[in-house]
Amino acid sequence: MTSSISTTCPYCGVGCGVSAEVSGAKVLVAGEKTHPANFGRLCVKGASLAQVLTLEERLLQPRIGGADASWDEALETVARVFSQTIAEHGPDSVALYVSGQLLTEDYYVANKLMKGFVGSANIDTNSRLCMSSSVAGHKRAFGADTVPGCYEDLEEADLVVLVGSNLAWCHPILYQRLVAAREKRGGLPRVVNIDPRRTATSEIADLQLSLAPGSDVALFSGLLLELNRAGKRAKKFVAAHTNGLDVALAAAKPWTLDKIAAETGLSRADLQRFYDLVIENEKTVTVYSQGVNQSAAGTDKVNAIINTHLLTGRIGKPGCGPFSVTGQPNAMGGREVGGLANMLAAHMELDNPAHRALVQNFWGAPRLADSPGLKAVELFQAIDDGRIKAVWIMATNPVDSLPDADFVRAALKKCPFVVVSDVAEYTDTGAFAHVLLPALAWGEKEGTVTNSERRISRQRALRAPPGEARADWDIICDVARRMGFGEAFSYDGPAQIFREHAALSGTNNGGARDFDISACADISDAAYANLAPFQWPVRKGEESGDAPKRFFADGKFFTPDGRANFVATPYRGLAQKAAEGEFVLNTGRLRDQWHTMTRTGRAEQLSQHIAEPFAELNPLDAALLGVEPAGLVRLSNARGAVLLRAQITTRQRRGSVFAPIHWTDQFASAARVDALVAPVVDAISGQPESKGTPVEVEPVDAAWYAFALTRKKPEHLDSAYWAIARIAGGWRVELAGLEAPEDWELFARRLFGLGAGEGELTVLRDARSGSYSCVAAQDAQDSASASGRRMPEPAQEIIGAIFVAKTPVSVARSWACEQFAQDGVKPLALLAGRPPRTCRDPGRKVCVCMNVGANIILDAISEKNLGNVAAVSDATGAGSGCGSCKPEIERLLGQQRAAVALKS
Ligand SMILES: Nc1nc2c(c(=O)[nH]1)N[C@H]1C(S)=C(S)[C@@H](COP(=O)(O)OP(=O)(O)OC[C@H]3O[C@@H](n4cnc5c(=O)[nH]c(N)nc54)[C@H](O)[C@@H]3O)O[C@H]1N2
Ligand SMILES: Nc1nc2c(c(=O)[nH]1)N[C@H]1C(S)=C(S)[C@@H](COP(=O)(O)OP(=O)(O)OC[C@H]3O[C@@H](n4cnc5c(=O)[nH]c(N)nc54)[C@H](O)[C@@H]3O)O[C@H]1N2
Ligand code: SF4
Ligand SMILES: [Mo]
Repeated sequence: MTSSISTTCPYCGVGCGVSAEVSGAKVLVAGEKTHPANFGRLCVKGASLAQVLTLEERLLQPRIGGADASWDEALETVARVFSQTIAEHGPDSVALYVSGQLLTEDYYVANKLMKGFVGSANIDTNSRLCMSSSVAGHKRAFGADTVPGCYEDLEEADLVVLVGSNLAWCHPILYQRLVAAREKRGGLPRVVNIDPRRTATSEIADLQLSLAPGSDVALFSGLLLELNRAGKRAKKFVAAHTNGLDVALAAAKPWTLDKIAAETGLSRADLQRFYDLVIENEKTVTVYSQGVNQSAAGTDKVNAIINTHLLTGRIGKPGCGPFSVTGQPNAMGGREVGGLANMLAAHMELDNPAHRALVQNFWGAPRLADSPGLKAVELFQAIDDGRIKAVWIMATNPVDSLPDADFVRAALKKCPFVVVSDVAEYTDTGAFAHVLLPALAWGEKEGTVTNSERRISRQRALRAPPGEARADWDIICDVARRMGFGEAFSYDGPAQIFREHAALSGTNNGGARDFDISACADISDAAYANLAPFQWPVRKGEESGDAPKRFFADGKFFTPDGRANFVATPYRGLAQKAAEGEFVLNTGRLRDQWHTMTRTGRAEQLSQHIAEPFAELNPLDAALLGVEPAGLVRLSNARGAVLLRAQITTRQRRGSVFAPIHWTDQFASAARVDALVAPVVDAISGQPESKGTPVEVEPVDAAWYAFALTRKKPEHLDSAYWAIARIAGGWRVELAGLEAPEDWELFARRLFGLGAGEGELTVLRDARSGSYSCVAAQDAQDSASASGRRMPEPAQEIIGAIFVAKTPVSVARSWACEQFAQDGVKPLALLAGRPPRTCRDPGRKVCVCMNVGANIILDAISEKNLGNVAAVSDATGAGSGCGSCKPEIERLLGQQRAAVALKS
C-alpha cells in the first residue's frame, strides 16, 4: 500500500514542502505542489532526501561511556548529574547548547526546562553563529525580531540586492523563484550581488560588487547618503514613524565616494551604478545572509541595510524591504520559542520584568532566569574554565562549527559531563559524550518548523522509529520529569506542546508583540496532524488566509513609542586585520552538502558534485606562493592548521582564501576550517566573525598523490592528506603523503581492507615516473557469500583500485567511479584510469539529477553551438532535473564563450 505524506525539507530556511510516497520501506520524495514556499520544486538536497533515510551509521541506541545502555540508565544518569551539579554549584553551572535544526516543539521544551525550571538562561543555540546579528539588528530597528516581508517580494521587486548571500547554492528554491520571475518579467528584478568572491549566484547578477571583506558598512553608509541626496527620503514616513535619522546620517557623513572606493576596493563607476540602481528602483528588496551576519560588525551591517529601507520607506509594501534569509530549517522557530540565551519565549524579553512575570506565571515555573545566559562562544569558554560542569548538546556539532574549534574540542574533553543527542553514530562532537542519546531524524519525527518568511509547516513521520531512537521533545521531557519537574513536562505529544506555545504567544498580547499564533491555542490533535502551512501572525479568532503577510505597512513598530529606529553605524571593518603576506580566510557553503555532512555525506548522489575539501585562491596569489593547480595547501595560524586541495580561480579576489565548512574528521585528515577561525564576536549579538580570519597559506610539497576506490569504508588511512566520499558501491578516496610508503601493495591492501594473499591484484608500475596503479579483485562468490548473493559461476568483483603518482593524479574520476559501480568491469580496463579513446570522460558531475558531467556539457556547447541554458538542457539533459546546477551551466557557457573569443 502506498501512502502520500506531506512534510517539510529539513535543510535550509526556504522551508520547501515535500511530498513523500511511502510504500513499505520505500520512500520517494517530490516537491509538494501546493506548498507556498516551493510550489512543487525541490533542490538537489531536497530531492535526495530518500537516500538520507539510510540506517547505515545511524545512532540507534543510548550509550554511556561508549557502551550501549538502556534509556532508563541513560536518562537517569543525565537527570542525576544535572540535578547534583545544580544542587552543588547552582543553576548556572549547567548548560544546554541546542540548534536551529530542532523542531519548534523540541526547542520549546528545552527552553522551558532551562529558563523556567533549572532557572538559568545558559541555553544557547547554533543560531548564535547564524542569525543572531539579524535578531539584534531587527530589535534595534523595529523593537522586535521581525522579518517584515515574504518570498513574493523577491518576485515583485524591480531590484534585488543580495548581500553576503550565495542564494543559488544556499537557498536554491528561492533563487529559482527569482530566476523564474526574471524570465517572466523580461529581466526584472535586476540583481546586484555583493560578495567578495564571485559565486554561482554571480551568474545572474546584473552587477557584481566584489567588495573587500568586511567593508559592507562603508558601502551602505554611502548608499544612505546618496539616497538622501537624491531626494529619496520618504518624508512623511520618516517624520511620522521613525527616530534618529540625523544621527545615522551624521555617522555616515564621512563616507565620500572616494573613501568608499578606497575602503571597499570597488571602482567609483561601479559604486555609482549601484547607488543609481537603488535610487531609481522604488521596489527594492535587500536580501542578506552570512556575509552580513557572521561579522564582528554584523549587527551594524544589518542596521546599515535597514537604515536605507527606513529612509526610503521601502518596507512593509509588496516588492520592498530588508530580508534576512534564514539558514536552518527552524532558525525562525528557535527565535519564536526564545532559544537564544538573551531571549525569553514567544518573542518576549528576558530583561523585561513584565514579560518575565508573564512567562513564569504561564509556565507555573518555580523560578525564572532573570539575566541573560552565556552566548555560544562564551559558553564554551565557561566549559573550558570550569564554570560550566555539565552540558547537553542537541542537534549541533560544535567541535566542527564553532570558531576556535580545537579549543572547543579541548574544552569538551575536560568537561566533567557531556551529553549529546544526535542522529549520527559518529560525529566529532559525539566522540566526547559521556552519554550519547539517539534522536529521531527527519522522516521519523513530528512537529513544526518556521521558514524565512514566517511560515509554519509540519514535518511528519514517514516511518516508525528505528531502533531505540526517540523524539527530542520526548527525551527532554523525560529528563525534566526525572529532575522533578513532572507536571510541567507531561505532554502526550507534540500537538500539546504546540498548543501551549501558541497560547503563550497570545497571552497579554493584543498586538503588542509581533509573534502571535494564538489562533492555534486550541488546535485539536487531528487539526494539528493536518495543519497546512501558514504564515504568522494569526491572532486568536483570525483565519490564516492565503494572502502574503507583511509587517509595518501601517508604520507601526514594536518599540516603546511605536517608531522605527535609524541606527548610527560607525565603521569598523574586519576585527582582525591581515598582516603583510597573510590572507583573509573566508568560509561558507557548497551546493550539495549540508554543514558537517552527517546526513548529506551519506547520500552518494550528493558527493558527486564536489568530493574533496579545497581552498580557492586567486591565480596571482597562487603563482606568488608557488601553489600548483590541484596541489595541496596548508592554511594555518596560531590556533590551528588545515590541509586542503588548491583550487585556483579568478573568482577569488587577491589576498583572500575561501574554504568550505563541511569537511570534518569523519571525512578528511585535516579540514575542520573552524580550527582556524578566531573566536572574535560582534559586541552586540555575540555572533562570531566566521568569514574574516587572518591565516598563512603555504604550498605543501607532497611526495606522492593518489586516488582510490574501495568497497569497504577505509579504516586505515595512513597518509598526511586524505578525504573520503561515498559513491555508488563504495567510497572514493583522495590521498597524498610527504613520504612514500615502502610497499605500495601493502598500502593498497590496508586501504581496501584486504588481507595478505587475499584477492588478486593487477598492477601497473612505472619506475621512471614513479607511478603505481593497482586494481584488486576477488571472486564474486567470496564477497557475495556474506550478502547471500549466489552467482552461477565464479565472476570477479573489483574491490579496490588505487592510482599513485608523484604529481596530482589525473585519473578520470567520474568515469572511474561509474566503472566501479558496475558489475563485470575488467580490472585492466579500470587500471587505465581513463576511458578508451572511443568514449568520453564525462568530467566532474555538474548535474547530479541527470548525471551529466562538465565535459559532456562543454562538448555539447561547442559542437552544437549552444547559446543558453535551455539549449544545453535540451541537448544533454543537464539542468532539467531540480535545476540547482543551472548557474554552473551558465558558467560553462561563459567559459566556452571566452575560449572561442580567445581563439578568434
Ligand atoms: N547547500 C547548502 N545550503 C545551505 C546550508 C548548507 O550547509 N549547504 N546551510 C544553511 C545555513 S544554516 C545557512 S546560515 C545559510 C547560509 O547561506 P549563505 O549566507 O548564502 O552562505 P555562505 O556560503 O555561508 O556565505 C555567503 C557568502 O558570504 C560571502 N562573504 C564573506 N565575507 C563577506 C563580507 O564581508 N561581505 C559580504 N557582503 N559577503 C561576504 C561569502 O563569500 C559567501 O559567498 O545556508 C543555508 N543553506
Ligand atoms: N567557519 C564557519 N563556521 C560556521 C559557519 C560558517 O559559515 N563558517 N556557519 C555557522 C552556521 S550559520 C551554522 S547554522 C552552523 C551549523 O553547524 P552545526 O549545527 O554544528 O552543523 P550540523 O552538521 O547541521 O549539525 C547538526 C547535528 O545534529 C544532528 N541532527 C540532525 N537531525 C537531528 C535531530 O532531529 N535531532 C538531533 N538531536 N540531532 C540531529 C546531525 O547529525 C549533526 O550532528 O555552523 C556555523 N559555523
Ligand atoms: S531549497 Fe532548501 S528547503 Fe528547499 S529543497 Fe532545497 S534545501 Fe530543502
Ligand atoms: Mo546557519
